[in-house]
Amino acid sequence: MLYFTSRYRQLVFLSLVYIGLTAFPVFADRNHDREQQDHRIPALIISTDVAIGLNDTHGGESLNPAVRSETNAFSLDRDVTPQDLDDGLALAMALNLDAAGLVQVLGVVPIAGNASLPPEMMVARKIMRELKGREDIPLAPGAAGPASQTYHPIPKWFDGTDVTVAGEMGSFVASCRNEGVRLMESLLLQHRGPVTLLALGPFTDIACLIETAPPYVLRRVKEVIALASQLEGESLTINGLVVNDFNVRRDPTAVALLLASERGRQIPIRLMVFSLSGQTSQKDTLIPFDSATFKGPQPPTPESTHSLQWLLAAAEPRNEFWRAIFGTVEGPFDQYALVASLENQDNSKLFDCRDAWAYVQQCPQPVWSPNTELDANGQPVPPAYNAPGNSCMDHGSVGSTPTNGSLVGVPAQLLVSLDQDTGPVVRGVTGVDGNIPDFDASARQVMACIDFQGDEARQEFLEILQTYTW
Ligand SMILES: [Ca+2]
Repeated sequence: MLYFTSRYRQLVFLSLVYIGLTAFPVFADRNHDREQQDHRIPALIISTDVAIGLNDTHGGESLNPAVRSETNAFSLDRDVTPQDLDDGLALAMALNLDAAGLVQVLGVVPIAGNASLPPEMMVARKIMRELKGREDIPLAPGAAGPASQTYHPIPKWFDGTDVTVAGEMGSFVASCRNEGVRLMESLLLQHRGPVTLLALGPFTDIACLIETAPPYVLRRVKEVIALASQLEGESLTINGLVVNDFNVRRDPTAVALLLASERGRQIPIRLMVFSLSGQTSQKDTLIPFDSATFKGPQPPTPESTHSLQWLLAAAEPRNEFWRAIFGTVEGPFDQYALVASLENQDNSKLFDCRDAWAYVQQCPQPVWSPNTELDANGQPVPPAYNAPGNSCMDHGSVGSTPTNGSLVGVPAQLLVSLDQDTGPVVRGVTGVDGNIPDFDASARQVMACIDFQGDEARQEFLEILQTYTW
C-alpha cells in the first residue's frame, strides 16, 4: 500500500486543478470549432442504390411475379443487365467534395433499387474503402425491397380486412427499421448542425426514418433532396424514347408515405425534376461519362488515376447497354441532387427552383388485378397499363410514341404541379394493386428544380462535375 505525503497530495491536487483550468478552455474551443464546422459545411447522409459495375436484376424485381410486355406477354425476372452508373459517380464525387472540405459525408446507406442490396453493398465498399480510402465514414445496408409489394393484390387478414400499410400501427412502421435507418438516426443525433438527406434511390429508408425517428432527431434534418419526379403533362423521353422515373417506379408506396407524412411536414423537400435532370442525357446536350469528358484532377495522383480508371471501366458495359437502346450513352442523374446540396454554389444561379406541389398518380392496374375487366376468353379489356386516355403520362401512348417497354413496370408516377394544388396526395384508384394507401392529405408543397438558369449555369454544372467526378 502506498501512502502519499500531504505535500505530495497537495502537489497532485494543484496540478489537477491547473490541468483542469487550462484543459477546459481547450475542450470548449474544440467543441466550439466542431460546432462551427458542423454548421458551416453542408452535412450529407446519402441513401443510394449504388450499382456501378454490376450485372444484376433490378433490386427487388424478383418480388414481382413477372413483368408484362406491351402485348401482355410475360417477361420473367431473369434479365441480368449492366446496372446504372450514376449513383457510383455521385458517391465518388461526394467523397471527393468531402476531401476538398466542401461537404461532410456523415454516412452512406445503400438501398435496393438499380440492383439488389447485397452486391450494392460491395460497390459502396469498393468506392468508399478502396478507391477513396475512407474507412472512417459509416456504411450500413438499408432496405432490401420496397415499402409494400407493387403489382400484387393487397395482403388481407383471414376475415377479409386489409393489412394496413400506413400509420403508426401499419405494416411499414412495423417492419421498415433496418441497420441503415438506425445509422441515419444516430448520425443525426451526433451531428451538431443541420443535415441534408440525399435520396438517390427509392425513398423507402428516408420515409422510414421520418415515420419512426423521434421528433427531436427529425429537427436536425435540414432538407430532403431527391432525384425524382416529372412535371404534370411532361413526357419522359431520352432521345425520343419514353423512359420511366426509376426511383419512383421501384417504390411508389414510399413516395406516397414521404409526401403524406404528418411527422415530416416541417422538413423541406427539394425535387430534382426530369425536365432538368433529363437534359444532360439528350444527344444535343449530353454529358457523357467518358475519358474525353472526364480527366480527373490535374495533375493526377496515383489514387485519382486508379479511381477514375476503375469508374470508367465499370461504367463501360452500362454505357454500351444504354447506347444500344438510346443511341447515346447515359448522362448524369443523381449528381444533380448532390450539386444541389452544395452551399458554396449559389444554387439560385444554377437551377431554376420553384414552389411546387407534388402528388402520386396511380396508373391503371396490371392485367392480373381482380379489378381488371376480362373478355370471354379471359383476356384483359382493354390492355391495362397502356389503355388509351389513362391517367399516367406516356401510358396509353404505345403506337404513337416509341417506348423501351419499361412502362409495364410503372405502377404510379410522382407528379409536380407548379400551380397551387389542393387535390389529394394520392390520385387514381387506391387500395388495390400497388398497395398505395389512401391518405387524408393533400398534395405536398415542395421545391421543384425544373431547369438550368441558362447556358452559363449548364456550363458551370458541367465544370463542377468534371472537377469532382473521378
Ligand atoms: Ca440512383
